[in-house]
Amino acid sequence: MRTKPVAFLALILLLPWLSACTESGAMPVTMLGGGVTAAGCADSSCTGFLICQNFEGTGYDNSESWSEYIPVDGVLDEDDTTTPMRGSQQLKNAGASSDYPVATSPSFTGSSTIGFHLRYRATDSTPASARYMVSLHDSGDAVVMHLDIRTNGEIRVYHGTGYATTTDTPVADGTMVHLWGYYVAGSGADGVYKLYKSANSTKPESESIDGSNGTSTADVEVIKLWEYNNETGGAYFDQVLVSTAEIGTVCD
Ligand SMILES: [Ca+2]
Ligand SMILES: [Ca+2]
Repeated sequence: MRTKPVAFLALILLLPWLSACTESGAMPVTMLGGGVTAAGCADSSCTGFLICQNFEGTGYDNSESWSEYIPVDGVLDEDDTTTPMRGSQQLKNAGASSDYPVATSPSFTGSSTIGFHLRYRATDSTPASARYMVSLHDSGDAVVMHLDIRTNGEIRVYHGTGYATTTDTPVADGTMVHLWGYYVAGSGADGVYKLYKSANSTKPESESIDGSNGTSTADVEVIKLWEYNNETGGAYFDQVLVSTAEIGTVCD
């Protein structure tokens, strides 16, 4: 006798969630994520993601074993609380001198198509020379795709030796940007790569980069988060999501 009221109550409770998180527009996949509960979006699930890292709590979250490499004297702090971009903590990656710290995800099942999302902020987004931001690697640790931040704050995406550079609003100093990347392995010089940029969690309709001349042919098994030579601050990462499909609008 009590089944109907309970079901009705559940529907009422779910409606705001559906409203807040349902994707609009023509995005290929709605992926919500994940790992912490945030205002306006009650999703706390990482289900369906190869990597779902929000850096909450001590160390890395979601039971993921990331590794950290600091060649000389930089800083990698997965418990950083400097104006966190989502939740209470984020990853701080700060090189010093000519240092290039890198955080490496656990290996995941290789895929010839990979979508990823992350929040990114750099104290100095116009480095003296272009530097790695994010890279995707194959089973042999070879780079198959990577993002550079250029000296003018624009982003260049490499797919093997094929590449394209954004021409829209550059990344601004100390300002968070959401980045969505997409990789499809090619068979020669036909690999597909895309980049979307937004100041908020809503994935834009149009790509900042839409390339189809990539030369990488391998499956992706690892994502790495880099810092460029930045003695005055560092780069920050949060809400790192990796999927076998293109990722759409994410939770705030
Ligand atoms: Ca976080
Ligand atoms: Ca943490």
